[in-house]
Amino acid sequence: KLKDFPKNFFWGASTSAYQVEGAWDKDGKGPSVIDMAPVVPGTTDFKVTSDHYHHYKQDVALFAELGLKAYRFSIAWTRIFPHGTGEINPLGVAFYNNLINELKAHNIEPIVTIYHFDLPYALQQKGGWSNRDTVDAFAFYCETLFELYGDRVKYWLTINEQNMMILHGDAIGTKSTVAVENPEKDLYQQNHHMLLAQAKAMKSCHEILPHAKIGPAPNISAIYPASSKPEDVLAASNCSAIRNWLYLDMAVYGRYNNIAWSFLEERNATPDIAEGDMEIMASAKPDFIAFNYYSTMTVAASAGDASDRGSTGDQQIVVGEVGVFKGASNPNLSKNAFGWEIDPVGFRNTLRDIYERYALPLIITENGLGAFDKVEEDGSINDDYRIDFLQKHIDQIQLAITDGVDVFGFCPWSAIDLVSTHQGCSKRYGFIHVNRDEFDLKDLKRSKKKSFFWYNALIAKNGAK
Ligand code: BGP
Repeated sequence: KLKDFPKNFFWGASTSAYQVEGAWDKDGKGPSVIDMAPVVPGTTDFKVTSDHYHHYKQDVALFAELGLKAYRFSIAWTRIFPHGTGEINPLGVAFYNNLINELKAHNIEPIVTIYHFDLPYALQQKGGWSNRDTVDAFAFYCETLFELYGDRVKYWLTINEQNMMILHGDAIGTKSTVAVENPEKDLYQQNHHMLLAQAKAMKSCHEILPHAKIGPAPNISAIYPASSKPEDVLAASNCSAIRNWLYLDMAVYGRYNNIAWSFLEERNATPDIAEGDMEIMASAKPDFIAFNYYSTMTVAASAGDASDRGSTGDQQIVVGEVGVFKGASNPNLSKNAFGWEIDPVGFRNTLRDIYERYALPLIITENGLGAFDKVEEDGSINDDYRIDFLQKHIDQIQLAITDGVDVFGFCPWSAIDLVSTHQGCSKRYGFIHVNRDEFDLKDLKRSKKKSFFWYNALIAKNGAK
């Protein structure tokens, strides 16, 4: 028999600052690495996006109408500290005060991502995460947020998809541009600094706000072997260590995953660890694990020659590590319009894997379907494909809950249409449509998609059918 969703389950939705706010240089905001990264040809930039900065009241009213119990958004570091550290920007502080107050007034729980890809450009110019000073800048930024908003914000997420920034920084636009001798070692030095920064954030959150809860927010997915060949199973286990557990083992247990560490040793890419770092990491503990889930990954053993990296042959980013694993297509799964494999059962697998490993409460902070939505002549948007995708994933959460997994929230991507990380704004995810094209801003008018009414009804019944 299926278990019900818990009472007070956080039926939510997600966005991130740079993808939804626009107003990229307004009211004292400083530039981030995303603002300075080259725009992918054929796609819009992040200057205006959905202009949520100027529409936030209207948007929150729509979120309330949608029935959201929680809203997961990120704070743009460069609105608070335009140069990453130093002078605080009162207008940026005021924007998030207003947004948080508006959410509270509508009984929507704010869930705040502290850092979602948009590192201050001023810090990048000084070496970004390769420079240890960025750890202190981040720690100070976090303390500032806890002091500013901690009276109203109880749920905090440290860093969005750190693992994707490390593994796919070029596609996201976060890759460091600093020239270094050993790029792989430098990459894992950046990773080490981010892990340390995260540990400091968790510690100071608990000190400053004893009743608040904080956790990491990586992108996690179950990894399948392409066949039952033992070598492929081993490749999947290696991939999981490098892509998933490296990040969560450190966040939860404060230690480097052995398999991932030996992979780094092989490549001469282990980070330098300063005295005291491991003590800080070991003494910091998350209260929950948040994770983003879109798809699973399938991998095979890689022979070890440089050309043997594998590929799914389409837009889904699956790259291998030479000699360790290579990406493979999963013939059992269908794909969305952008080539991403759709795997609801894999969602249950992933929830179970994470919970078995860490035994902490889980919240899903992203899951959704990117699609080309069509506006009908009468203005309606019949996104049945999105409803189907989300319903199937929600069914799997319920099965995982029935398995005994402790899940306390689901925040699909995205609350409202916004600009994709690297595929423009024609790739849409929202329950709320925003009237604009890739290069024509039109009137940015908001309208409700069919999925809006569906999600509203589902929330009203607490997920029961
Ligand atoms: C995640 C990011 C989000 C979001 C989402 C969808 O990796 O955290 O910021 O963009 O993916 O991806 P995309 O925009 O590439 O379709």
